[in-house]
Amino acid sequence: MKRLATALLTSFAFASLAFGHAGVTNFMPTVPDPRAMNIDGSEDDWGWYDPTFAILPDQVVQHVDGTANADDWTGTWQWAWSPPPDNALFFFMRAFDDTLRAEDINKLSWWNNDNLHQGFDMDHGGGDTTVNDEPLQFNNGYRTHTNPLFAPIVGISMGGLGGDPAALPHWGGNPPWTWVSGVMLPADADHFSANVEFTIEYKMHTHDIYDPDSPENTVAHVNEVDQVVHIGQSFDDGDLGDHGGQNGWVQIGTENFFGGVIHGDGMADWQLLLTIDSIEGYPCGTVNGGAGDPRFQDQCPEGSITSVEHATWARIKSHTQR
Ligand SMILES: [Ca+2]
Ligand SMILES: [Ca+2]
Ligand SMILES: [Ca+2]
Ligand SMILES: [Ca+2]
Repeated sequence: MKRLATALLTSFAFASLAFGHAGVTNFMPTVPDPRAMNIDGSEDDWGWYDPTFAILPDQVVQHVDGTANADDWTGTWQWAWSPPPDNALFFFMRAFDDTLRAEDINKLSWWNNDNLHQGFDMDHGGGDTTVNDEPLQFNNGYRTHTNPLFAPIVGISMGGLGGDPAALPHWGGNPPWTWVSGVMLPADADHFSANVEFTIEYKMHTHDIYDPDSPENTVAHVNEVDQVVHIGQSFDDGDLGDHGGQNGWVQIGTENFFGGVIHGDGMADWQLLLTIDSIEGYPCGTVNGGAGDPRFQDQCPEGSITSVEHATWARIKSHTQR
């Protein structure tokens, strides 16, 4: 297992120069072949990824004062994309945290747990996304919460108004729309375990307008070469005080903690770069990651994966059916 420590960098000069600037721009490369990717929490399948695309530990700071503290939290984020008909975002992170806060598997409680907090305004239209009180904000975008201990079991939380997870387990955060996995070290880590290292890996089919009730009235997002999308992210590190006050770890230059995650205009720009020769005949399917975007199945070329084993989804179903 590659340890995070090998990736730790020590230069913080860039932080003082760049912190406070709005409008961070990042780039994501094209997944060369989604069929070679395995949503299993290991980065063994990311060997092709050029680390200059990644957000590395020396670019991650605390949202309040822009300082880094690798003894408290540090990590790397990396993103890639696939064109239609696979039409997905691929995400991998590896992180270190001095205290794991994972009190309750119920998605409604994840705001008070360690969670990866991400906002998506895929059509780059801007505006408020879900704060918790206005369904129409879904016309602008949506946010997700990913708990490193629980999400591999019950999927990703689709945010405040993402629906009652008991009645409808956040369809957008579960297969066949999102496939998530992770590795936790030590393997028996639990609520308040010290000095944990973990990974989160997912594949997600995204939306321009997300309807929490069903895919029916949801507007698909269609990835295109050179397109610019809005994605905001923070790791909400719930270590502080009796109630786990939220300490957000963000990319240097993120406008501010909440603006950068739940308001489209404060999210980072991400441009989808063509880093393979051609997207013609691009295949569908990923190991443990589904058979491509369900909305484009009729366009999947021959030889693509059409069915996969997915133990994770079996676990989700057994959990939600209790
Ligand atoms: Ca993997
Ligand atoms: Ca911490
Ligand atoms: Ca939008
Ligand atoms: Ca923590």
